Amino acid sequence: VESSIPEHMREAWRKFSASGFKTTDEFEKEVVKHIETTLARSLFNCDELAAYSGTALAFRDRLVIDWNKTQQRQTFADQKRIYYLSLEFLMGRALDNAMLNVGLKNVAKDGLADLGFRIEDVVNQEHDAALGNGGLGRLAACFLDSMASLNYAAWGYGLRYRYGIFKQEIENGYQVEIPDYWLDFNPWEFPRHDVTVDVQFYGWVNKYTDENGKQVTSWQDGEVVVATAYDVPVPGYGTPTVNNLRLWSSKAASGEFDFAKFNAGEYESAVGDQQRAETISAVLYPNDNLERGKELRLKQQYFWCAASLYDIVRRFKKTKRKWSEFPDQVAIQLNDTHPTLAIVELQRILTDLEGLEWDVAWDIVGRTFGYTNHTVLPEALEKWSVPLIQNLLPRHLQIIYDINLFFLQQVEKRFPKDRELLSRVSIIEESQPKMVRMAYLAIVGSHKVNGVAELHSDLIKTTIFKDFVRIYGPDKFGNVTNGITPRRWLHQANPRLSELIASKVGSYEFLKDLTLLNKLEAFADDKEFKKEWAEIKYANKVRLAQHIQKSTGVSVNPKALFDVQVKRIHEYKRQQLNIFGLIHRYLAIKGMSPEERKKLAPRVSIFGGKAAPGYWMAKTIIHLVNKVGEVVNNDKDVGDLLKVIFLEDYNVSKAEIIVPASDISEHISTAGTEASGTSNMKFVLNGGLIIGTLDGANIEITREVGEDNVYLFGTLSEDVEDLRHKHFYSKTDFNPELKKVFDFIKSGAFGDQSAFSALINGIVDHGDYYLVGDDFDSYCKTQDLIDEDYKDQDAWVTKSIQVVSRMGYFTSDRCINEYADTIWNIEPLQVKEEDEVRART
Ligand code: GL7
Repeated sequence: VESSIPEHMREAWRKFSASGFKTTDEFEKEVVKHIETTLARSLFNCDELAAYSGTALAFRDRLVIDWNKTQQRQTFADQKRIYYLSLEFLMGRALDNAMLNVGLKNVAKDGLADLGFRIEDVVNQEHDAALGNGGLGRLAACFLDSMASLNYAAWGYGLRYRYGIFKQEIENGYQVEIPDYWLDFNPWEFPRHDVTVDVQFYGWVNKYTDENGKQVTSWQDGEVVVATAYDVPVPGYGTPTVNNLRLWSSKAASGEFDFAKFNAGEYESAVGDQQRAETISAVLYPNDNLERGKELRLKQQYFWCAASLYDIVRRFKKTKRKWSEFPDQVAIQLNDTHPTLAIVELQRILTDLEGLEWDVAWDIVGRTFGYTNHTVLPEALEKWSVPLIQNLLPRHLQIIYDINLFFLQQVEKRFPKDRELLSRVSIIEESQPKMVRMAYLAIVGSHKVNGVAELHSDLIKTTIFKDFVRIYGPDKFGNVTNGITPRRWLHQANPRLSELIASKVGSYEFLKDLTLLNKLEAFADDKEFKKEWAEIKYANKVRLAQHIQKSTGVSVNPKALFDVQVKRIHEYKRQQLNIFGLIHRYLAIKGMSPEERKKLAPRVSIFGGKAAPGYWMAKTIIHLVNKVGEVVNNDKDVGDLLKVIFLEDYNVSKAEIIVPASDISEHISTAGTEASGTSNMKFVLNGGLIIGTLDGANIEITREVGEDNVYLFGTLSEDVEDLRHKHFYSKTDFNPELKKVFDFIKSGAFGDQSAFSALINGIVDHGDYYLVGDDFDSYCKTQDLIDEDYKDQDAWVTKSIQVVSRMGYFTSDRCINEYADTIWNIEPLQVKEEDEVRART
């Protein structure tokens, strides 16, 4: 507060306070100013990248004004805030989103045209902010958009990785990883060199009695790394609220490097310290649904949790409230178990540093945190080895042991002598070495635990967290089905469809209240409307076809059925089922007469997605898809009837082109494995139908849009275990059609067959864990049904309109309101009406 200008001297500030452009002229003036001064370029030296930079800087200025006001408003309001802790924020591009959210895209379009540029080309210059792997990171980004759009006072906290998810190239059919250095020019971040936190590692714990006879616990002599804040504005749609995403970057405590060491001639070691510290925030771990227990990852987690908690506590302390009010001011949501150390860190701050009694502190901790589980896959559940934590965070390990002790005492009291139960729910797994079960720690330290779709939330209650439901009762465990932001995934990605919808439902209000889409239902049989609807889908397919041509050299017919599966490559997501189905289809086409071929619906099958660099089986699947594509796409017998495309480097900005162009998309995970899925929602919201298993949010999508409008197939989740068991003693009834596919691969049809033997053996000889053989038949039959249905375009378009009209439930705005009501206990912050009403494009 000492840094604020005294009231009687504020006149000049008010007079010159920035207000932001509104008209095309004002916008152009800003762009030219930035290009000429900030970038030191001129009209003789201005390419599309410079035009992007100038435009981004102009919009950034515009956002900053609202951002500052929002932060002031939230500080003065002095209400509870949400803190969303996520190791991943898969934000994608920011400029288009900023233009739409502040309602000035048309202004920018006209202005850029005046200056000699097409807005699409300018927008396409931006590098994706790809600080995430897949669904979990993208969900965090959708949540930030919704929290801002709904005027919640919310901060995201994450890490500022120097390298985001790698860029994928395909060479000779193999995935090659290229580092993603994305920070070269990033106008969307503000370094806050004055906002730093010292984070400690290693050292030892000293317990002693001080001169006043007080017990003191101090963690000392550790190595210190500095966290510096980088802030990213998050604009809401149709509101002046601009929230903050704070990303931490690591640096050595001694600054540039240790001059003492340097002067002593230890140049290498001085630079080494610096590099070791910077390594902490250097790279995003590229695994999706897999944890590998690497020490650097644990360092990342603590670094980020400690810096964020220090920041949150510092902000709370400014309010001069009592500690007991902390949970009334602060709600911290843990995006998976990655930030679980925040629970331990808050307990440490409250007890060791602030001197609160253990029980008083622990009550505050529990009321502060909520934990969201995003997977039941055992290989993704985090466990950290006790020796690792002992070395890196000795005080935290003691606190974890104490938390566990008090927890188990409580369990023992309620369930006396149930030793089995005690060992099952212990936060410490008694293995060699001992392991800390992070999910259990997260449950014990939170007041609410939620899954991300109904089936998933039921599964966690009946399987992995069953004992905890017994201990705490069912009310601690809930469900918040995932959602997506319609701003990016409809309005931005599919502007023509958004405009057509607005023309029918009356306004763009549906982007803030997605249930208004139900007004479209009335037009599902309207001839004129259907024609426009179909035209837009076709135009989106033409655009994707152009992208495919440019990136793969294959030309595809936009009139064909576009069948899309884009997501991380994973055995549980079953891209192998899809490609085996396509080989089956190819064999069928080869066996047909020319007359029979004429009756077939032409199809383009599009794959996209990255494999974790160490995930060999996933890479084998990519290889097979590419090899099948080489053969099929060059076979004259096949022509347009089938094309198999692998699009390299699937990311958020490519999804914005792919999603609006699909007729059918595939969400075909083994039932019970995909917690929710969110791309399923994106495709349907853009008028694509889906083929899917009864898994994750597919089930709720089906309930909303109607069973007749979804192509469901495959084993039910309750039957999965039995089938897996059965595979071990009877292989005799193995699917003969799938066997033909395997024989064809083994014949060398797609090159050296040994490259694919592990993939086939896993199914034939090693138990077929993901039930590919069991579901193959119903999958193929369902695809045949799709072929038939697609021939009746009129009925197809009606379905397409119907499903969109019933997607209101899947907006992330609904999720955020549910989190706010059932977990955070927080209300939005009112914004003045005149600020609320803004011109919207
Ligand atoms: C995931 C789930 O796999 C996915 O089904 C879900 O939609 C997403 C968001 O809740 O979370 N869990 C997970 O570990 N990753 C996911 O994408 C990486």
